[in-house]
Amino acid sequence: MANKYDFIIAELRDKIGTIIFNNPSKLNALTSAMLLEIIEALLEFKEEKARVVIIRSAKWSKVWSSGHDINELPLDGIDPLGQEKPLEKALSAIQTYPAPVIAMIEGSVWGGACDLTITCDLAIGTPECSFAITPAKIGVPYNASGILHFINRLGLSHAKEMFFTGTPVDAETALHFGIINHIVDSTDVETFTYDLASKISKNSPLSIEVIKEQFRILTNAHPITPNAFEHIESLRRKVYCSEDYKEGINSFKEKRKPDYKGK
Ligand code: LCV
Repeated sequence: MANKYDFIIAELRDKIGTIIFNNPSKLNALTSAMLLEIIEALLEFKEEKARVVIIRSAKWSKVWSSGHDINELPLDGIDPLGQEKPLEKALSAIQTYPAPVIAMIEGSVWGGACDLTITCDLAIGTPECSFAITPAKIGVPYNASGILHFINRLGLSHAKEMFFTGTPVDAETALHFGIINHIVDSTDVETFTYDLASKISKNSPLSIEVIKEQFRILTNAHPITPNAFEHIESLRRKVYCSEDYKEGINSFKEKRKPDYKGK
């Protein structure tokens, strides 16, 4: 499979697809362009009937992904995390891919990339990996589907701690919180991950596809009333239309600490 992408490398071998982030100058920030390539690569793997997909960064990465490209966060009153955004579409593409998607983590993982990791079905991290979910740091009103990913994977108290502090958790804590399934040394993490993928790839693809879809449906089965949804959206709109939201993004761009005023 010839690689035709600019910001990722896509490989397929023995029914195992691999997506390697390849935008080191931006610390693999999840730009719209890179996210759309991830979506396209998953479609390709689906056509090739890849039975497992591994999402990873280059070997020995210090930063797996610095998260959503902050320069792409809108400042004009548009929802930064609307369902039509490439990040949400990529997360949905991972959730609906008809086979397990495994995140192989080397380095630090930030914001939307942390959501991407826990949206994958399994995650394997090295002892040096770390994870931070950062909306509170930047002043972004995270969205309900993203918060549900964290509640489902980490449980309420761990999810609240990560969202409210916005600070990175280390590999041991990430294992304890359920973000990663295993901690494996950098020298062995590729062998471990591909062995795991190979085991899965030899099982029944039809059975795994329907089991994964049941996990997705059952974990998303949190019916909320239209009023509740509209209440959430009106609260979120107040935040992404606030001065504090602009302050969070501008302070990052100006490389200074934000001074939030609560309005
Ligand atoms: C654009 C960047 C980024 C970046 N975007 O290198 O989850 S939510 O709601 O918060 C969601 C909206 C989200 O995902 O927001 C993004 C969350 N990400 C972060 O908070 C991570 C922000 N980045 C950092 O804290 C540092 O860059 C880390 C710790 C990742 C790496 O630090 P290091 O000192 O090694 P620099 O900070 O010098 O970054 C190198 C270049 O990459 C840019 C950064 O602005 C700098 O650009 P210049 O060389 O032009 O100065 N960069 C880093 N992250 N998410 N651009």
